[in-house]
Amino acid sequence: MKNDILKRLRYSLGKDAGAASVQDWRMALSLVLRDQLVDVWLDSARRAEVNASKRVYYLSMEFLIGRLIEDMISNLGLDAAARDAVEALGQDYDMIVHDEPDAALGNGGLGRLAACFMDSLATLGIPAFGYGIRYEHGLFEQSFVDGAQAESPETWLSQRHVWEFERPEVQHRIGFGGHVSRDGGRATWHPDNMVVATGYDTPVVGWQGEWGNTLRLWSAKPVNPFDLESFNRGDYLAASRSEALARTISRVLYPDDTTENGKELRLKQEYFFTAASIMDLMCRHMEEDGDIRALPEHVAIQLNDTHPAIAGPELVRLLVDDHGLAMAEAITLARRCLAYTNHTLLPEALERWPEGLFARVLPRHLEIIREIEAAQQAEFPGSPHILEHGDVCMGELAFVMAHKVNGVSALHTDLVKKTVFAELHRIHPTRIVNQTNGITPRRWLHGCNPALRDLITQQLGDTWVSDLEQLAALKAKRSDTSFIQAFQQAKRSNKVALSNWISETCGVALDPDAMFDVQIKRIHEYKRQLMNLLETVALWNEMRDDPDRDWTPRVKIFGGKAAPGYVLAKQIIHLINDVARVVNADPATKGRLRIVFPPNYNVTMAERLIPAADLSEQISTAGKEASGTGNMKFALNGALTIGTLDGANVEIRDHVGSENFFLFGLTASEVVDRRHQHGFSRAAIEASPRLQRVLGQIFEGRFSPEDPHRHHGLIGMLYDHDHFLVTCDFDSYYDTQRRADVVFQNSRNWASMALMNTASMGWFSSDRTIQGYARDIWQADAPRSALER
Ligand code: 26Q
Repeated sequence: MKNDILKRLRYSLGKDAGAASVQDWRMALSLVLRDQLVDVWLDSARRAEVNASKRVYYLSMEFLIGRLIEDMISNLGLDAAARDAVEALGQDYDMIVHDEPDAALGNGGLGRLAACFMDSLATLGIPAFGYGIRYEHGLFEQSFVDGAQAESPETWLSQRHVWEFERPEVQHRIGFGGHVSRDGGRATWHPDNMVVATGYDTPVVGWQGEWGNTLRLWSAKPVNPFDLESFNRGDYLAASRSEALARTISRVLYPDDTTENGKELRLKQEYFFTAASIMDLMCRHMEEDGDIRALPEHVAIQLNDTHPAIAGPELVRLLVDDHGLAMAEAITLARRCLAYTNHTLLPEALERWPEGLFARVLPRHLEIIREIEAAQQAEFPGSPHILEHGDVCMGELAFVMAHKVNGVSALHTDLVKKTVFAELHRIHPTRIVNQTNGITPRRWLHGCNPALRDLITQQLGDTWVSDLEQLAALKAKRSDTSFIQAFQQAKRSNKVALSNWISETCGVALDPDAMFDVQIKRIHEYKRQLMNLLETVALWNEMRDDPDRDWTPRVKIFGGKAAPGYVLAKQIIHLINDVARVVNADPATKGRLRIVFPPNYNVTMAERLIPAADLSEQISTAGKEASGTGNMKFALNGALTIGTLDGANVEIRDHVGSENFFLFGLTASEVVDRRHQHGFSRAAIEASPRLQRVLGQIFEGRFSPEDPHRHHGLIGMLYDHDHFLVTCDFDSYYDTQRRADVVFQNSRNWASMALMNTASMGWFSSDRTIQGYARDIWQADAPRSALER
C-alpha cells in the first residue's frame, strides 16, 4: 500500500514525496482506495446486468454524504493497513483523514437519509442508483459575527473530488420553455432552451466490500460551450453567456429545508435532474430489455419527497410522445414504476408551483398534468385536485402518480392518512404505507465511535455491524459491573476528546464529568431550540439563587444552521449566543453550567458530538417532526433522550423502554386542542413564575445590554403567536430536566440506562428500513450471491 500511495502521488498527482502537502497525501491515499473499490463496483454492475435484476432508482435533490475516506477504508477492511502505510511514510494519519472536506450536498434529515440508504442498499446487495445534483456549492458555511449567523459559500469542489469518475459520454439534453406542436394526435415539445446533463459517478461500496452501487450526480453544461461569433466580434460577455446560464442550474443547493415557493431556478433544478435520471434509466432499460412495457419489472423509482415529482409527467411524456403509448396506458405504466416518500406535514412545506411559471418552463408537462388530473377525476369523481387555485400541487401529483406513498415513522404515517392526504387515502386505502427511518450503523457507530465499537466487538464479535439486532445481547450486561464500567469509560473518553476540540475551536473549557446535553439539527421554531434555551436560563437563575445545592453540572451544546431567509430562526441563534456569552462569563455558575454553540454544524461535527453526548434533545412540538434520525444516532451511541411523543421518538421509546427515556409534553392531539384555546400562551406564562422571570430578563436586555431591544420580537411572538407551544410545554420540560439531573447523579444507574438504549436500537438500522422498502414497495430482491456472506 505504501508503494501504491507513492506511485499515485507521483503519477496521478505529479508530486514528489518531499513536496507533498497533507492534501496531496490524502488524495494519493484516496486514489489507492478507489482503485480497490473499482473491481467490486464494476463486477456488481455486470452481475446486475446479466441477471437482468430489477434496479432501484433513488431520486433525491440531496445526498448529504459528508466525508467518504473513513467509510471507504473501513468498508474495505483496510483500517490497519491504511494507517500503517501512511505512518510508514512519515505522515499523520488522523490529519490526512480529517483533511477531506464534507460533501454537504443536503440540508439535513432528508439528505442524510438518502446517504444512509445508499450505504444500506450496497450492504444488502440490492442493485441501485442514487440520482441527484452535483452542486458546485453545497450548503453554505456558517460563522457567527457578534453572535449573529453569517453565511459564506461552500466550496468543496475547489479541490478535486477524488472519489468520482466523470462520465463525459453519459450526457442527456434537457429542454426548457418553448411550445408544443401537434401532428395528427401526436404532440411534440419544442423547447427554446437546452442544457446538457453530464453524469459524475461515485462508487458506493457496502460493508466488507461485497457489492457496489453508483451515486450518479448530474452537472449542467451548455450545449454549445462558447459562442465564437460573439467572441470574434469582441463581445466577450455574450460569448460565454450560454455557459453561465447553463451552469447556474447545478451551481448551488437551496439552503431552505421548507419550500422556497415559486423560485424558477428551483423548478429548473428539479426538472433538470429528474429528466436526466429518467432518460438515463430508460436508455438502460431499452438497451437491456427493449420492451418498454416491461419497464415496471425492471425499474423501481423512489421519489425522495416531492422534489422529483415531475418524474411522473416526464415518464408519461416519454411513453406517449416518444414511444407512442396511449395516455391511459402510459399513466398506469408510469405509476407501477413510481413510489413517493413524504417527509413533512407542515403546510408551508408542501410544494406548489404557479401554473403560469409551469407553463413557461415546462409547457408540455403542464398539458400532461391536466390529463393526469382529468383521468383521476374521471375515475374518482371529487378526488382532490392537482391543479388548485392556479397552482400545481406537487404532493397530490406525486400521490396520484405513485403506486405506494410512505411516511417515515408510525406516528407520521398515521397523520399523513388523517391530515394532508386524508381524502386521497379514502380513495386509495392501500396506497399509504409506513417505513420508519433508520440510520447506517457503519457510519453512526462503527465509524464515529471507535471506543464503543471496540467494546461491543470484544463482546459480540463484529457481525453486528451488518446485523444490528445482535446488539440486544448486550442487555444481559446491564448489571455487570465491569462491563458497565467499560461502557462508562468509552463515553468518558469521547467526552474528553470533544472537550479538547471545543476548547480549541470555541475557547471554552468543559468539565468531562458534567452532563453533556446536546441539541444539533436545523434551527426551526417547531424543533424548539428556544425552549431549550429558556430552560437553560431558568436553570442558571436557580443555580444563582441557591448556590449551595448539589447541582448536576451541565454543558449545553447547540449546533445547527438557519435558512438564510428565516428571520426568526436567525434571532434564535443570536439569542443562544448572547445567553452563552453572559452565562459563560458568570463566576457564580462556573464549573456548573456552560453553553457552547460551535459554528458550521455538519456531518463531520455530528460524528464528533454524538458519541460524546449524555442527553439527546428531541423536543419538537408533537405532530411536527416527521421522524427525526438524529434521535436514533444518539440513542445508538448511549445517550438518553429527553423528548416528546413525536416522530420516531415514539418508536424509540417503545424499543428502549419508557424507564430509559425522559418523556414530557403534550401529545399530538393535545397540541391540536390546545391551539384552539384562546390565549393559551398567555395563560401558560401566567401559570409559570419561572418562565415569566426568564422572559422578563431577555426582554429587559439582560443578555444583550448593548442592544436591549434585540430580542423583543422573539418574546412578543411567545406571548401572542406561540404556534409551537413553547410556553405550554415549558414547565413539563423543566421538571423533566431536573429529573434527569437526579438520575445522572447515580452514574452507574445512568450508564446502565444508556446501555439499554444502545442494546435496544438494532431495529433502527437503515438496513431494516431498506428491507422494508424492498419488500413492500419495490419488490426488489438482493441477488442471492451478494446476500450470502
Ligand atoms: C423544497 C422546495 C424548495 C426549496 C427547498 C425545499 C426543501 C428542501 C429540503 C424542502 C424540504 C427539505 C428537507 C426536509 C427534511 O429534511 N425533512 C426531514 O426528513 C427527515 C428524513 O425523513 C425526517 O427525519 C425529519 O423529521 C424531516 O424534517
